[in-house]
Amino acid sequence: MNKTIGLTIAAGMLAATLTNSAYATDWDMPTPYPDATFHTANIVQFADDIKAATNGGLNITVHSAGSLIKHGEIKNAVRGGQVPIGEFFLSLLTNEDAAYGVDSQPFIATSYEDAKKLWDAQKPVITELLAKQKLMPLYAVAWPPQGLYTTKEIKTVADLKGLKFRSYNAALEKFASLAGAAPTQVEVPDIPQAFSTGQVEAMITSPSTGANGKAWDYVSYYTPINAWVPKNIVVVNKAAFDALDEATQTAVLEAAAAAETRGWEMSMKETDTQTAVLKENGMTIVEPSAELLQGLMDIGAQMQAEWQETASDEAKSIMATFSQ
Ligand code: PCA
Repeated sequence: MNKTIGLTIAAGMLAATLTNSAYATDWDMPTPYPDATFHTANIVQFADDIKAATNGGLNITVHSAGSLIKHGEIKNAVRGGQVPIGEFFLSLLTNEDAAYGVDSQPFIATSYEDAKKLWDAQKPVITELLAKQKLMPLYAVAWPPQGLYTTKEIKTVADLKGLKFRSYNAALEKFASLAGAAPTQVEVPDIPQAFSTGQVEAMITSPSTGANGKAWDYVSYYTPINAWVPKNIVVVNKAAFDALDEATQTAVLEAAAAAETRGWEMSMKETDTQTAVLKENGMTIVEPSAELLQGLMDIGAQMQAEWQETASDEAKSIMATFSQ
């Protein structure tokens, strides 16, 4: 290479490096689920996309599995500016407003198509609610439909009676209690230990979480009751977002839109591939009996009736839009 051109290129590269590092922003991003989780893989891709689009100007370090901040505290950590961005299970915020929890109400939206329709109805409402806390949603992705993991075959709701049941939110806790089971909250990274120590003996979750946690080591039956399709959401602190220059803000929003599309596609694929993994590892996949489904749907109807009495107008407006 011609020496002058070589030096010019080197100087140019140095200038570019200096420019980027002078303005480079580093963000820590806490997430609740382990690295093998498709949501986490999707977030890592989201971070890579932003890094590439901003030429290293915004670097997001993903701290998975609740390693930086515990799941239940991620939302408030982003709100308080302790971290600029984070992921959590959206329906955990039901205690603030039922609008956040519509996706975890049993038998309201049980297919991806309905889950997407519900998100379309929910998004504007929760965007407004989150704005009051100076938070901005970037994207949300559904988990595969939720199914039942047990040691013996479950033919009716009565078979669930007394089972020590792993739960992850208030709606599931209620559902399990109404089915006569004994729910306990356990975060995903702690599931294997909860089963091995006998703290729990059954759970409702996706084929993804079941397969990621090697459910076959603890239970033998998977019954895809597909009772609801809950979501994770990624939110950003509004002040942290506003502090980015315009090009970087655009890069974040574009990467978020791509992550939402990609995440739902990953989720749909996981439903089949991870159910197959459960089977390959010796689990018996049992289609739910009509009697079991009817019993669970009765519980869902009871929960929905109670929900109608206590839910906020915002929450009800989501259900109204969804049912149109
Ligand atoms: N996995 C997460 C949330 C829903 C799911 O499929 C869990 O089990 O906590």
